[in-house]
Amino acid sequence: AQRIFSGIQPSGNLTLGNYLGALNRFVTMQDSGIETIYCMVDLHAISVWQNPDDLRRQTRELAAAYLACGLDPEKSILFNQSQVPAHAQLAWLFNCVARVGWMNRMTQFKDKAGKNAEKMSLGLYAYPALMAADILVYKATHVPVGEDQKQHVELTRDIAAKFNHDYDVDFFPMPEPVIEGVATRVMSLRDGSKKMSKSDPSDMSRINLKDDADTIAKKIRKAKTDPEPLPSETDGLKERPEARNLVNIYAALSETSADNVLREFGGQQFGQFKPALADLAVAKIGPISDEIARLMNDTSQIDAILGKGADRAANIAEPIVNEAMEIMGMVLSR
Ligand code: AQP
Repeated sequence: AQRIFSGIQPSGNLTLGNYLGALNRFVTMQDSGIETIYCMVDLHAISVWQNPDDLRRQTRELAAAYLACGLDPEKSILFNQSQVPAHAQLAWLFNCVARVGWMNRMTQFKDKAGKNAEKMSLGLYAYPALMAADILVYKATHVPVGEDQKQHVELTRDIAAKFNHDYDVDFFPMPEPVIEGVATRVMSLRDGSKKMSKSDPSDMSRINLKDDADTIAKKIRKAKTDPEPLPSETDGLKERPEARNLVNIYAALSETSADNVLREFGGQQFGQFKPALADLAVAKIGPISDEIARLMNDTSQIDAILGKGADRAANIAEPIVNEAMEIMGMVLSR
């Protein structure tokens, strides 16, 4: 059977990148006829220190963002990771299956750790094994993610294959990353070679789902560009990462292709294109940010949704982790 799983870290400001690369696509998939399971991965978030009060708020805010983007908690299972202990259980089993050499090849750890790898938490280093557990504890087959997570889904496949091989079983499926659309890698507004990220020190580098209309317009007005007018074909964007990024954002927000955007704006200067992009972004993001604020007025409703989601998720995950433990030789006598 097919099953879709994905997660987002409750680590702060959700960005336009998270919206276009993840949230918006998750919502589309809930009507695909395949079961959808979406998670707030708080255990991942604590791989770098989080202020506990902030983490609580951010987890509820992320739940509110899922709902504000149109996620229906009846259609999809929506929950936070720490309320389903099977994730952490399977992660330990996978720590014993995955190899240190595999982790050493993970580019996200290298990017996040920089020169400080020795000072990072062990959890940040082992992050991909927990992510593999998140996916495989549901035997998920499809994982919608942004381009940046492709390597981790590939590692998940390696872990599944090694488990199946080491214990001579055909237990875990080989999940596929689903990376599609024009916005699988939304770039920073200040540097077209860096992805837009909620942890970038510059707030001007990203559009946050919580930004008001004026802030969104200002960030787009100040976004880095080049002096040339927009080309009339996507070929002309090849060596122009900042221009390409803004065109792709416009295309994704208006649910069309970059070619179509250039058909409309080709030949125009950024002075004309940027206000149109700002209007579009405000029209799409504004209602979401209002709805997040409205939902945050009653967090007990959010907590109830998460509790129910956790029960549904645990019902699927527990038998799978128990079977994995039995395969590995653990005695489960109750
Ligand atoms: N810039 C992006 N473009 C497209 N997709 C993106 N995603 C993140 N940034 C972009 C996708 O959002 C999902 C959730 O990401 P996450 O919060 O779990 O972790 P991340 O990928 O590390 O996201 P950030 O924003 O960069 O957070 P920090 O700064 O905390 O590391 C994933 O599907 C991701 O691909």
